[in-house]
Amino acid sequence: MSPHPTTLLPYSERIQLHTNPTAKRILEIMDRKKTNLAVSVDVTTAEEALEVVRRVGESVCMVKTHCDIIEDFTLAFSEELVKLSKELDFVIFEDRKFADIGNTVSLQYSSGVHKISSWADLTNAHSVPGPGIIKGLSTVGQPLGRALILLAEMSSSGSLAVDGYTKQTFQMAKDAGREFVVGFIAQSRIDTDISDGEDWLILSPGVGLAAKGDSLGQQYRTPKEVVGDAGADVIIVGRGIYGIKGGEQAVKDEAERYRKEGWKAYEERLQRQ
Ligand code: 5IU
Repeated sequence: MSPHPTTLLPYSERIQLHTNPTAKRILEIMDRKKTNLAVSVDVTTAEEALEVVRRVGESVCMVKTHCDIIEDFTLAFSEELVKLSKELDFVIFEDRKFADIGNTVSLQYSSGVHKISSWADLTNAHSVPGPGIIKGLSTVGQPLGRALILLAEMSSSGSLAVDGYTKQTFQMAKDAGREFVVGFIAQSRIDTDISDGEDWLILSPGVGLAAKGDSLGQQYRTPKEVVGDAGADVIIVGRGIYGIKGGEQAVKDEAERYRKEGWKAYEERLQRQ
């Protein structure tokens, strides 16, 4: 099979194919810092989370959070995260996986304890409720220049987000237009069409250089498999980096190792004409 045309374009040339400011910023950072690595910071205190971010910040284009697992979450924490995102040049992706009707998700996004829209550049949503979820989130996020990605596939075994569900999720994004929805969580580049200038960001979790999976259904592939073979843009790594034993320097070094692997896979992919 010939490679998908998007996978042959450098990140730098894809910036102009986007209108959403967050999507542009992601591609700019990737190109500037030579990184397609996102670190998923799934630790349970604010201090630990900020420590991981300080260690990996220089190596990443994106930091992914789950704000609801941080026991002592406050807006002071999110303010510090935003400060670090500016200093160390990365985008904040809150992996909230919204899944309710438009009215409810707009409140979950803007309000409550977390006020996600006030600090997260990017968030994500399930397509299962239908297009109202995009409308609800866009009323809050679009005026702020935020972006949304849809879950077209998941990395866990037995996921129901396959085949027709994946295709319909893609169609839902197309129908919504690319001002707010900028891409997908997926395991490979969905067969998208860039002949009319459409370019979607594909972010893939389930990436590990050591383990093949965990005992709860997670499945890992290498950066080469994900970026090189499957054509994804961003690799998302959690425990493989923040869970490494050996202290602060080991986490920093491991982030660099993944950054280099991800970047090598991208450079090799560009050669595959
Ligand atoms: N995550 C997945 N798979 C998915 C989606 C999100 O693993 O399909 I959508 C999240 C869960 C976790 C991170 O926050 O990505 C992966 O963490 P590990 O690299 O530690 O498995």
